[in-house]
Amino acid sequence: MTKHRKKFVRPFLENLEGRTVPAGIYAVGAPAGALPLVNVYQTGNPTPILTIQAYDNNFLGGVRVATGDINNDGTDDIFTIAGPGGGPHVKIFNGVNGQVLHEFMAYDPAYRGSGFLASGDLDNDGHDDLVIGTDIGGGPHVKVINGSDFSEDFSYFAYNPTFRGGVRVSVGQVDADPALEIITAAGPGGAPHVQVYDSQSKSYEQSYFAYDRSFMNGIYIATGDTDGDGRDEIITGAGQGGGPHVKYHDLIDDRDEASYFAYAPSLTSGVYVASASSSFRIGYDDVITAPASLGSGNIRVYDDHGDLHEEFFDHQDDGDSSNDNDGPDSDFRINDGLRGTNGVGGLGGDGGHD
Ligand SMILES: [Ca+2]
Ligand SMILES: [Ca+2]
Ligand SMILES: [Ca+2]
Ligand SMILES: [Ca+2]
Repeated sequence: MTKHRKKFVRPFLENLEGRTVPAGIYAVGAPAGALPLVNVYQTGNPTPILTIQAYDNNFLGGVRVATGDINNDGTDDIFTIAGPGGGPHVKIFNGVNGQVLHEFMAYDPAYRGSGFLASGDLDNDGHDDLVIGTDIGGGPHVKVINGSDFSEDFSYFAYNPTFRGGVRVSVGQVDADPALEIITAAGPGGAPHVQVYDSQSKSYEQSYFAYDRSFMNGIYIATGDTDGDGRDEIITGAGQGGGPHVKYHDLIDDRDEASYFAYAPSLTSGVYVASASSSFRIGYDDVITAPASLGSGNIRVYDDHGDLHEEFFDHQDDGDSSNDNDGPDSDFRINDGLRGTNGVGGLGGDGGHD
């Protein structure tokens, strides 16, 4: 549906010295070992517009993120889930002021494996809804939380219920029918099999292999309209063990529109992907990447051709002493969030639609 594409992040427009192009927002979560902070950025601006402390000071498991306008006020809000070790603690922060709007346990509190988040208005009521997937150790259980009342709308197993590699999630408009799709990819141990699930019919529509079928290390996933034709591409990044290979896939044409290495080919930590409205072209989403590794908060922003447009280091304090400003943390992480509006979470963006 096109409706979700028409919501721009108005509040930020006014802050931007007369620019008329709506910048998208995305969030970057702390890596394991760092204070549990989330930095929120706009495309085209390497200075965070908001920083949130998502969990207690003593939780150093990292933060996974996504963004979406859950309270329907025109500004993307920030979704977080505690990193591995923290329990499935989901929090929703108001994107205007960072205040907590809601929090809950997404799965059995005894589950410590964290998860992945995405957002989009699946029932078309104006409130972006939250989609949650598990990380390593959890079954591939996808849950949809209604943005208007925080109730669970539905859930399903994206892969064999006995699979324990987790499921990465995204939300987008990737085909010709008006309903939004939930797009999933398996974590480590699963093939690079992308599944497209229709949020209205509650059934699988299509699937494809994003990389060679023998690549079993998991892939990261996002959704965004990189070529500005009104339909989202499925954006993937290879997991640990592969090169930092990013692809944009058009589902209807069944072809890759871009395929490139987001970092040096020797980087094998995996690459998180997210998307957010471009800061320089109306109607296009850019792709945000971050190494899924300790040691680098090297954020990069790419266009539809895979050309680099922006690069900076996300500062995440390393927790060695509070706010010591000692530079980019040694271990930063982005959510691979998924978007609803785009999220980079560890990198979560508003892939479109804020
Ligand atoms: Ca909001
Ligand atoms: Ca909704
Ligand atoms: Ca659709
Ligand atoms: Ca497109």
